[in-house]
Amino acid sequence: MASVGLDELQLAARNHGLPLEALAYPVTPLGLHYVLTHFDIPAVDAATFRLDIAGAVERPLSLRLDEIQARPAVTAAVTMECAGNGRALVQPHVVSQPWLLEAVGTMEWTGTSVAGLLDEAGVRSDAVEVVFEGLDAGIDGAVEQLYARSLSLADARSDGVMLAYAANGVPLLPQHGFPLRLVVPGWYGMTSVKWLRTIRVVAEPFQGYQQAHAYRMRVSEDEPGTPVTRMVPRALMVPPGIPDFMTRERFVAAAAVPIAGRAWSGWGGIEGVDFSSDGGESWHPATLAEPIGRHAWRAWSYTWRPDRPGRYELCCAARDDAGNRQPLAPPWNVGGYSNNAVQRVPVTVRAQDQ
Ligand SMILES: Nc1nc2c(c(=O)[nH]1)N[C@H]1C(S)=C(S)[C@@H](COP(=O)(O)O)O[C@H]1N2
Ligand SMILES: [Mo]
Repeated sequence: MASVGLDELQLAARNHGLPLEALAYPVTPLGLHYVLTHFDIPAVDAATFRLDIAGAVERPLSLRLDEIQARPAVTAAVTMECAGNGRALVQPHVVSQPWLLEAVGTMEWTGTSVAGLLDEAGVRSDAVEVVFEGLDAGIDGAVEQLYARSLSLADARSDGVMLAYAANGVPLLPQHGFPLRLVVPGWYGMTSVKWLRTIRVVAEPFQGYQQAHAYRMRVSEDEPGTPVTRMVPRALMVPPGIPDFMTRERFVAAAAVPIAGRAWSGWGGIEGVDFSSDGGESWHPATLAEPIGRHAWRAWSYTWRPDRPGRYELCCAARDDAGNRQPLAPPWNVGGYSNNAVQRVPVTVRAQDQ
C-alpha cells in the first residue's frame, strides 16, 4: 500500500468509512454510514434556519424547516458512495482523503421532492441548471467558496431527488447535513449537498470549483475532463473469519465459509455478482437476494468451500443491467475518482486442528 502523509491522516481521522462488517445490515445503522466533509461541520440552529429558493424563478421562496417538513414526504433507502472510494488503491498515489473501499452506506432518507419545490417556485423558461449551495465555507484548490454543486434541470427534477431532513427515522446527524440536505440517488456522494442553504436556478451552466474543477475525470491537470456523475458498479463482501489486529488479514477454518456482501450501481439494477477465490482467475456466480429498493444496494451470497489449508485471495465483481462490469485493475485519473476495481481480500485457511 502506498504510504499516506500526515495531511491525509488528518483527513482520514475526521472522515470515516463503513466498517466492512457493517455490510451485514441492509440499512446502515446511524453512526456506521461513511462521512466525508470537505471543510467544517457547521452548527446550525434549526429554529432560525431558512432555505432560500432563488434565481431564475417566478416566485422566490424562503422556507423554515417546519414548512419544508409540512410538505408531502417521501422515504427511500438510498445507497451513497464517495467518488473517491478506492482512491488509496490507485497508482501513482493521489493525495486526498485516502479511502480504501469503505466510503459507502445506505440510509433510509426522508424528505420532500425537489421537483415539487421547483414547481412551487416556478422555474423560468431561460433556466438550465439548479445550484445547491451549502452553509459550509472553506478553501479548496486556493479558491474560497461555499460548498456547492449543480444539476441540470432534468436531473434535479428526476424521481427520487429529495431534500432530506431525516435519516433512519430521526433528524439528520450534524455530520450528515443537519437540518437539511440534498439526496440524489444513483450519483456519487459529492452531488448530495449537505447543510443546504440555497437552491439557485441559473440560466448559465454553474462554474463553481466543485463542479468545473474538482470531480472531473481526466488524466492531466490541464485538460477540462468530463464530469463525475453516477456510481459505477461495485460489489463488496464482509471479510470472512477473524482479523489480525494490525494487518487486518483474515483467518478462517477449513470448512464451508459463508460469504455475504452487497452490490450497487448508479447506472441500473445489479444483474449479477461473481466470486473468485484465486485472485480473479476463475469466477463463480453468487446468489442475489431480492432488491430492497430501486436506489439501494442488493445483497448477494456465496458458499466458499476451500479445498485445502493455505492462502487465498477472495474477490467479488458486480455487473449491472446497463452492461457495466468491474475491472480487475484500477482506472487512474487525477482525482482518483470512480475506482471500482474488484475488492481483494487475502485470507488464510487454517487446518482443522489449528
Ligand atoms: N455542504 C457539503 N455537502 C457535501 C460535502 C461537503 O463537504 N459539504 N461533501 C460531499 C461528499 S464528497 C460526499 S461523498 C457526501 C458524503 O455524505 P455523508 O458524509 O453524509 O456520507 O456529501 C457531499 N456533500
Ligand atoms: Mo465524496
